[in-house]
Amino acid sequence: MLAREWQFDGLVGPTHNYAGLAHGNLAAAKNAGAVSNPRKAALQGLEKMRFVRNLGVPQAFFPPHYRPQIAELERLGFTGNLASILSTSYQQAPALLAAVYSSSFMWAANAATVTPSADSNDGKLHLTPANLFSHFHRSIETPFTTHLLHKIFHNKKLFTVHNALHAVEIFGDEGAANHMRICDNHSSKATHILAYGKSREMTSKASTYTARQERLASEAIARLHGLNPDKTLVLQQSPEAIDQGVFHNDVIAMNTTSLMLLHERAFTENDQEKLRAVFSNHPHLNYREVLNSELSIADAVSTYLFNSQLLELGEGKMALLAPSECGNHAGVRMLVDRWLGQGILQQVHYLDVRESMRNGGGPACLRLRVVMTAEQEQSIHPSIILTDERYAQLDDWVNTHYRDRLIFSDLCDPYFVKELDAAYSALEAILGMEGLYDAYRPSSLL
Ligand code: SUG
Repeated sequence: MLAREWQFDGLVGPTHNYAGLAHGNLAAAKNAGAVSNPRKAALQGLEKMRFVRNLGVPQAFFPPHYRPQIAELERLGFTGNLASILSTSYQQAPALLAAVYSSSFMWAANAATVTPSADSNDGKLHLTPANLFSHFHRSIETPFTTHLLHKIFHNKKLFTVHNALHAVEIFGDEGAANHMRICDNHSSKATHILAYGKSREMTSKASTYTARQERLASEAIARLHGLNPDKTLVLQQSPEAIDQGVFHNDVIAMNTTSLMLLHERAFTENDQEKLRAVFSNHPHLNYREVLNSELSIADAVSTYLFNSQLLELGEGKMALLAPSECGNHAGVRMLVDRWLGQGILQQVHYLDVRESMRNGGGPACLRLRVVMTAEQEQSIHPSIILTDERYAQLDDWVNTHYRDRLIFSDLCDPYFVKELDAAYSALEAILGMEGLYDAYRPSSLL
């Protein structure tokens, strides 16, 4: 049997909110302070997972992280009982309170970088959790992500889960959102593209926004995962794109197996040329650049076309799961229709993930891709596989425990924390993962 690409989606948490925490992420900045609907966000995410599964693609999920992370506030000097920690941080440091409530772990493309066993020098599948150094609210995801990865990929003969890189600026790492694999099919060896935005040596750099991924981090991951240096390209994102809101490479380029669709200004001119060369040596690979005159970077960012989920359905058939914002944009529709007409894509589906989109997270941000052999599939923790039964349980759990309206002042209510704790307990029971959240619960609830 060929290896298959699994989609691991981050299940949206019950505290999904719009806090404007992400620098260089235009949608998140625009919606700062808006009313969020965590229930709708989670149901949209679940619906996407169900849809993907119905296309015949294996689907799993990462349980939401425990929020709020009261221990992180205590570490920053907020003391007393729960009510006083919440109210003092609400008054003195609202951005920190928002950070420890963030549901940003839902964007699983940033959870880790993954190398399938076909590409590593020891024949194991490698995962390195991202340190997400660029933002406090994201950096607090790393410990639980690491814990989850060990739990799910527990078989040490088949999987290696590395420690995250040191959390210092020169190793800033944002995970698979900056990683692409070019190959014939999921079982074959790939050429790896690792995109970075920052390095000490670079001559041109973003000036409006700070780039997030460091070149040294990408190089370290290539070494740790045992990638073949002859099949690894470390390419610089175009500073112009970063300054227009392309904070991760998956906002401007997408690929699966033999197909890559990207904007002509995704990388610096020099590096885009290196990428073209990879494809020109292999005529059976499909490479399509979108010209700036066809779609500006600004429109690519506002529609998130390149953050569509590109899925290979077998025998080279490609499906594109685009955010519904793309379906409403005439220029994007024209491009997509052209790709359909040229036989590059066989299916296109427009999906509503608006709650996530408003925080700058499209369909591809919501999932981590893990290519596994049959033996590896058999050995992962079964609780996180999306079956019909699991879907129904999660759907019911969300409908029972999630609010349909959340605003910033709700975050300082200790009764909300209690309500959330009940939701997390119920999920532990559903998944048969008792104690999953024990290390993260506040020491006192009321
Ligand atoms: O890191 N948004 C996330 C979106 C991540 C998208 N992921 C990928 N492109 N793969 C980020 O910018 C916003 C949270 C807030 O403002 O409330 C946020 O963190």
